[in-house]
Amino acid sequence: MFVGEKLHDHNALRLSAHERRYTFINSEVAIPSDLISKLKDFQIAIPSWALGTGGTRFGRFSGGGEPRNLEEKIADVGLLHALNQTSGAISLHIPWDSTTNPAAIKALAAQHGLAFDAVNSNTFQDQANQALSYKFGSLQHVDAAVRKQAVQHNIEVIQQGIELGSKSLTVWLSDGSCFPGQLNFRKAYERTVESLKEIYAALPGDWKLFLEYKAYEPNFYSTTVGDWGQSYSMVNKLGEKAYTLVDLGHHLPNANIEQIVSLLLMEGKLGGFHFNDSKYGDDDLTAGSIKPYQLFLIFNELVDGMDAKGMNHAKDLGWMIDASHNVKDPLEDLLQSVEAIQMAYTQALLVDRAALEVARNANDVVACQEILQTAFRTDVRSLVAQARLELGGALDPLALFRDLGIRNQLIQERGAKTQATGL
Ligand code: LRH
Ligand code: MN
Repeated sequence: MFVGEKLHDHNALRLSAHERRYTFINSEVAIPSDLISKLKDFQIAIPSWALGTGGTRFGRFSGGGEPRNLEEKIADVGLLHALNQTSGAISLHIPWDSTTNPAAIKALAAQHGLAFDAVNSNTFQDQANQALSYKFGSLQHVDAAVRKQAVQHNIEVIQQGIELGSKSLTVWLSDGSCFPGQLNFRKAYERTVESLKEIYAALPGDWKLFLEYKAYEPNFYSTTVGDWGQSYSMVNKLGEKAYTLVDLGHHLPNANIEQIVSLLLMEGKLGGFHFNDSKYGDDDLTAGSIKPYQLFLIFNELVDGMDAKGMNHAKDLGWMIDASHNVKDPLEDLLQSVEAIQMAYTQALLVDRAALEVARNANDVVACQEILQTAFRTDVRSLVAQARLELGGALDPLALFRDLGIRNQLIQERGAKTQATGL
């Protein structure tokens, strides 16, 4: 689906209004000279498993035109990237996205200007041709043969990732227990670490392993990698290529995620993110749709912590979305998430950190809040739009997606009842 000339017309219609807003904010706010270039470098990876309609055990309501295979998933992410020029990578999930022709898939992605971010293993489902079940876990399992099967799967995922040009493996384990007494927590922890060490040993020198934690679901009494502390303690036992991955929806209510992020970053063990939002559990809602201030506070700690370590904002952490769409068009939802993440990052770049340090050292609590909220309350949409414009993207990607009637075109092309592999 080519958006070229339509995108040009779309921007031409909106340019004068955009320039008026962009000029205004530059007259009102001290915009750091490198802000726009930082935004242009900041690419967010799209999860291959979130291009179709998600569902729950109570139901799934497909919107039609969903990708039927990996090639169409790459085309959909390519479309998002053509619209916003800030979705330049796709994160695959194996075996949902297994391919027998990685070279062709890699070439197709390159045509769409896409790279491959982290590849995800899956030992939380039993595949049709699988010998041993993961019903009672995978890397923690009491049966060494099940652990061996799970380790082997992760090594195969690394192999597929190498052929696609990915540089990291994300391991999320649903392992845990549903009832008191079911699991020996210590032995489950030790078996998981021993299994992870075998996977870690298979990592190429320039790869990273991201260990994603989650408080609960599908296990509802304990999760073996259940919080940042458990993940952090394990990745420290693995080695320098192992990091903790923070999925925003994987915390117990009221957890202070920005504090967790600041400490993991300080310790050099923050690997990356699965951005989404939630009100209750792992709701996988649009990033910034429920708690936009929390998303800003997380980026505030990220900018501060990364600058303290001289890190490259765009390259040194994994920026990925992990969402599931029950009632929104998957592509519109992802466009909104990318926009919300870019806005939170931009607001964090506007925080007057020198003034904040002075206020903190003076215990001027009121001034600290005012400094943060001045940045959060700044309408940065024209700055994010300017970065997109300079990259050749649309001033308003969502409006262009709708004006082009892309969903209807996809339904014409693929059918109204197609179902994408994934959640
Ligand atoms: C688990 C999770 C994990 C993925 C899965 C699709 O809740 O966040 O990142 O493997 O969703
Ligand atoms: Mn996740």
